[in-house]
Order: sequence, then structure tokens, then C-alpha cells
Amino acid sequence: MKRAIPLLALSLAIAMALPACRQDAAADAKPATATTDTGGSAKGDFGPPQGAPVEAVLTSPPNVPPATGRTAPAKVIVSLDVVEKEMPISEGVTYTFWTFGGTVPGSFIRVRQGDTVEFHLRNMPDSKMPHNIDLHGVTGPGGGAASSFTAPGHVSRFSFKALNAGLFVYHCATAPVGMHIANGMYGLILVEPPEGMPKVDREYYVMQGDFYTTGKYREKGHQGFAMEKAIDEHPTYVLFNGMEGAMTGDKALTAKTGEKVRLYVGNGGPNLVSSFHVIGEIFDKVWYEGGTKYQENVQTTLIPAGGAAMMEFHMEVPGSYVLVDHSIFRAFNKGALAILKADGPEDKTIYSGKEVDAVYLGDQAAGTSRAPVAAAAASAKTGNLTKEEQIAAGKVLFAGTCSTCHQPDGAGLPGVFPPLAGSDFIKANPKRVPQIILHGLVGPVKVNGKDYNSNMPPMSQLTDDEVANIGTYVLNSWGNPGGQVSKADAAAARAAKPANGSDGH
Ligand code: HEC
Ligand SMILES: [Cu+2]
Repeated sequence: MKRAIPLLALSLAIAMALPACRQDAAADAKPATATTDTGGSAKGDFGPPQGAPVEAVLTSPPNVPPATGRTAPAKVIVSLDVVEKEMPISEGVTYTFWTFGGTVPGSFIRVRQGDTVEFHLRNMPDSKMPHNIDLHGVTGPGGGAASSFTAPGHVSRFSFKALNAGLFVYHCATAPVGMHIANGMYGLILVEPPEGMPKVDREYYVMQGDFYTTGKYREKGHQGFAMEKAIDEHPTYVLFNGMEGAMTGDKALTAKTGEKVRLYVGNGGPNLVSSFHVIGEIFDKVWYEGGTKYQENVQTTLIPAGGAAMMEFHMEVPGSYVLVDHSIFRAFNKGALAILKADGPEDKTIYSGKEVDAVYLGDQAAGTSRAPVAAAAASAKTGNLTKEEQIAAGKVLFAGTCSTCHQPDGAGLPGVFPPLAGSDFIKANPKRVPQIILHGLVGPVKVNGKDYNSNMPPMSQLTDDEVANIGTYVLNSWGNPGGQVSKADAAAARAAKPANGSDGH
């Protein structure tokens, strides 16, 4: 009996191999495809550059430069500026980024295999740090890093021949390397194969990175870099294109049904690998690891830190497609979320469902403005925060955090989620609202004469400002007693022991 299984398996394998062999023989007769070796760095048009030097077109994310369109090797000049600058990392939160070209990720560079690239790296005079560049598309020790160490106010120049086709990460490699990368110093360089990339309707540039701030996720104001968190690999933010919401709302990527879209996706790290996924789409092709061969019909592709991938899909159904790192807390609690919006006629034979809504997008849904949150943060900073501003901000935050259960109108769901609207439970002790938000609620409670015995999870991921604003919104909505929750109240509630269902009754 024990022997029978491997024997059976063997004969099955032989039976299955026979027709497969015949197919392989037929394929051999066909012209070379991606299943043939490209020859790597040993095969290509590596003759001297022809014609006048070409100035590379650099683009800021999410844009990709046009195809080089060249059929012979050229000398290509790439001029990239290192800029240290303060930019928003989330609504009402700023961070001092170190950038290649003033954006995170840095400018997209596009050349052709066999090109000789003359790289000019300028570090702006007002920079505080020296920087350099290591391009993974360079053959040579350090990938350019040793030749490009550049003090503030200086320019470095070095040349390399692009021997391998592919999509490559570049990054700063100045000590402490992790810190330079964590501050946003990475981008992509595409080395087109000699025949160029297949034509598509749209190309986009997306790059993931993990960020480490001294404050919590969405803690307002200017945030510093937290070295300890970075060493522990505990990011505060995981982002596409350097900012929460860089590609949502009116900045969403766009496409039309019937179009073929290609994404060039990199992962700068410094620490995390990305399980890159587009909710509602299947990648027709993935050039995994940014190399020459593609896999077909893929749901999620792994992009290592310091790696990249290209993926293509055809848009059939209109609506919002959500780009995420499918390590899913990163998407919904650290910012790794972007939207691709496809316009066009419905095709009910492919999909009868409705537009993706708050289920996936929460406060990132189109038409939801987070401006009131930023306004409240700005006023809080100057000590002028009003109750009205808190209510406006709290309303946005409630939609993103509480409304899935308690419903947008606070009515709850009978027998499952108690109402917040006109809640006698809140009225009996309004001070408990911030405590319930932060510590959750378990065990039996009676609200407006109805019994509930369920479990509200703690929302301790919220900042004190957020708790204060949500609490103030709840207290001043739907016939509740009014009042205000301050940031100090929220901090005190955070420090206090969890509330339980029976106290106050
Ligand atoms: C995952 C679902 C869920 C989310 C999200 C949620 N709650 Fe609750 N909430 C509950 C449940 C369930 C109870 C009742 C718990 C029990 O039976 O002990 C509850 C109870 C409450 C109560 C006390 C009962 C009442 O109706 O007055 C308040 C106040 C409250 N939640 C506020 C909030 C606020 C504010 C948020 C957003 C920060 C929020 N909840 C998010 C599920 C949720
Ligand atoms: Cu640097």
C-alpha cells in the first residue's frame, strides 16, 4: 500500500509529461520569447553612444517619462537635485523629508539598455546633510555611491553604462543609510529592453515606503524622525508616494474602461516588504522583481525592500480600485492606500455590484474632505480651537472610525450596535465617552431601554486630539446633552482604567 502511491504518482507524471513534451518541441520552432535567456549584462547593443547627448526627461510621481523611443545606444545626461524639505506626511502633519528631485519617491528616470548615463547629482546649498546615490541598475561597486558623495552646495558627476534591462531602485547610501532612506531618499530607474516596453494606454509610478515619526499615526503638527522605532521596525506610517492620501480623492490615479494600465511599483523600505495588491483587479501580467519575465493572472505580488515590479491590467469595470499593501493594517491604520479611478460605461455581465464605498475607503472615500481635521489641528496649535471646529473635525473622524458600527446617523443597528443618537447611556455620564472610545466596552449595557451585551473594541490607535474631536461631535449631535471633550480629558481617559458596562447604572 505504501509503495502504490508513489508508483501511481510516477505513472501519472509520465502520462502528463508526454503531451507537454510535444508542445515544448513546437514552441522551440517559434521566435525567441521571454522564456529564452536575454543574456543579462553579456548581451546587448553596448557600442559607443551615438548622436548628441540626450537630456533625460525626469518626472515626479505618479508620472512616468515617455518611452525613450531610441533604437541605438545614446549618452544620456541625468541631472538630479537633492532637496531637504518639509512636506505634509498626512493631513495636518508635517515631516522633514530628504528627497531626490523634491518629491518622495524621487524623480523617475528612464533610459535604454546600452545607454551611457552621465549622472549629475547636486546637493542644494541649504541642505544640512551630505548625500549620495546608489542605483541598483549600475554595475560597479557601490552602484555609484562612492563616486557621488556630495556635500551641501556641491555637484558630483559619474558615468555608467546600463548593462541590464529592468526596473531598478535607487537610493541614498550615506551613513546612517537607514535614516536617509527612511526620510524618503529613493526612487526608480527603468532601463528599457532594446525593443522598449510593450505599449499601454497609461503608465503610473507608485512607490511604497515606511516612516517613523516621534508622534503617533496622525498626531498633528511637525513630527521628527524616531530612530528607535526605525531600528525596531515599527513604522508609524506605511505610505505610497510619501504622503497619506497622495493618490486619493481628487489626486486619485485615473483610467478609462477598455484601457490597459501599467504600474511601475517600487519599495524603498527601509524595512518592510510589500504585499502589493489592487482591490478589485487581477494583474494580467507581473514582471516580478522588476525583471524580464512575467507571471500572468496574479492577485498579490511581493515587492522586497529595495526592489520593484511592473504590473499590467486591463480595465473592464468602472469604479474605484484600491491599491494596498495587503499586510492590511498598513493600509487602514498606517496609510498604505491609494485609489485608481476608472471611468466608463458599466458592464453588468462582468460585475453587477455597486461602487466601492465606505467599506474600504472610510474617510478616504471620494467626496470626503479631511480639511476640517486640518483646520482644527491648526487652531489647536495656536490655542484657538473652538467647539464648532472640534465638531466639524469630529464628524469626519466619526465617519472613518465609528460609523461602520454605530451608523452615520448614530442610530446603531437594532440588537447589535447601540444607538449614540439620544443615548440615555451617554446622558447618564457624558464624561465616559472618551473612556469608551479609548478602552472599548464589554458586557451588558442598557441603552434607551434595550439590552446589549456585545463588545466594542478599544480605539486606542486614535490620538488625544482625535478622541477629543470625536467625543465633542458625539456629545453635540442627535439630541445628546452637549458639552466638550478636551485633549487633556482624552489624555486623562487614556491613562484611566477601562470603563465597564455596568458603571454609571
Ligand atoms: C466594531 C463596532 C464598533 C465601533 C467601530 C465603535 N463602536 Fe461604540 N459600541 C459598539 C458596541 C457593540 C457597543 C456596546 C458594547 C456592549 O454591549 O458592552 C458600543 C457602545 C458604545 C457606547 C456606549 C453605548 C451607547 O450607545 O451610548 C458609546 C458612547 C460608543 N460605543 C461610542 C463609540 C464611538 C464614539 C466610536 C468611534 C470612535 C465607536 N463607538 C466605535 C461597537 C462599536
Ligand atoms: Cu541622503
